[in-house]
Amino acid sequence: MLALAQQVKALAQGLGFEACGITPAEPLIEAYERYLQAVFSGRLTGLRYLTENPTLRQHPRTLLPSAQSLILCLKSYYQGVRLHPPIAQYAWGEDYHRVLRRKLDIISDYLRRKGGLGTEVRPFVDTAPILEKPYAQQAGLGWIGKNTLLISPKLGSYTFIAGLATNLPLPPDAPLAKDLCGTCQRCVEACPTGALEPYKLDVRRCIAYWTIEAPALSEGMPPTGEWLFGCDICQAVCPWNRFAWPHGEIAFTPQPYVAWDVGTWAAAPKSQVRRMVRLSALRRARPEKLLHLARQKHNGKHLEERPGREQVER
Ligand code: B12
Ligand code: SF4
Ligand code: SF4
Repeated sequence: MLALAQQVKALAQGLGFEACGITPAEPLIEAYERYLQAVFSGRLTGLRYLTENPTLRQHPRTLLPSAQSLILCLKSYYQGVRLHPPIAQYAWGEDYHRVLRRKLDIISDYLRRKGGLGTEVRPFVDTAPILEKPYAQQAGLGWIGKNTLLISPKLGSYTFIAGLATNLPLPPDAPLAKDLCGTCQRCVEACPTGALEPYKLDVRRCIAYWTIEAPALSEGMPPTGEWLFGCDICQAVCPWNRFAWPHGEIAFTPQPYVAWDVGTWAAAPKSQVRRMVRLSALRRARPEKLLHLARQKHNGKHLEERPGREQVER
């Protein structure tokens, strides 16, 4: 199995993943407890897929009952600039779910071919009931920072996590045991809405939640500054992103809307926006919501602050 693990890592690298590690498909007791605390404290209010049936995330075997190993990969989406609103850079290119799924399917086929009869593999990106960051940390890919994201000492945090569960007993990598945040608190201090305390994020105050996930712009929404979709501030200020690796992925080439300012968005016809966002991660927000927010901002609402610029440029 050692040789197969090495081959899979080499294949992942060849497919453009910058890092790949393996961890047993076992429950992570501490991470699961922290997740339950987040649910019961109300910090995840509004994310029904996380709050309604937490036991789904207790064991990776929810995803694949025969799972023995999890293979976790990181793909950089760093575009070479740390902050460029109004669209967070993870959504500049083709929808990452599609891009990463294509790569994972190639790895799945390879594992089935090499693993022998009875090999089972289940790929996942983002949407499966897996606590991806803690498993990536266990697989040695990084630590979970005070901004709650997985930070790779080599790549920074502008990375996606993608993975595969398999019934093959692959040799695990050593977890990264260190927390390299040290005394730094820049992300917590820079968050313009106070959504962060160290290692905890309250989605009720998070711009990314409101602009990506919330079904509508409603009461309780904090000022979203210059952002129309997502927010990069707690990553842009992170010193570990000073040396982030540009992604080198053709599918993540910025789409034309990345150059649009809020005024351009506000004036765009809905049919054009619908067409444009169809294959991008922006698809998660309804065009009506995007346009509504853009028009509000263009008319001067929700622009109370220009969050983060000063801290980033310092
Ligand atoms: C729900 C969700 C969101 C929500 C809530 C985010 C959150 N922090 O919980 C919202 C909409 C706000 C969001 C925003 C973003 N998201 Co999101 N999101 C998810 C999703 C689907 C689930 C996360 C989850 O389970 N949250 C519940 C909380 C309780 O769990 P947790 O944050 O993982 O916390 C665990 C650890 O932090 C650990 N822990 C907690 N405290 C401590 C303390 C110590 C000392 C230690 C060691 C560990 C530890 O235990 C916790 C419980 O397991 C994941 C995909 C997935 N399936 O995992 C993507 C994911 C986390 N998102 C991602 C991205 C890219 C983003 C954005 C950057 C997008 C953007 N630019 O706007 C922002 C970042 C905002 C931020 N600072 O987190 C990536 C992150 C990749 C990475 N390198 O970490 C993921 C992994 C998707 C992917 N497959 O790539 N997201
Ligand atoms: S994504 Fe933006 S609003 Fe959310 S925690 Fe990070 S800095 Fe704060
Ligand atoms: S800004 Fe500082 S505290 Fe926040 S995640 Fe980065 S290193 Fe950790």
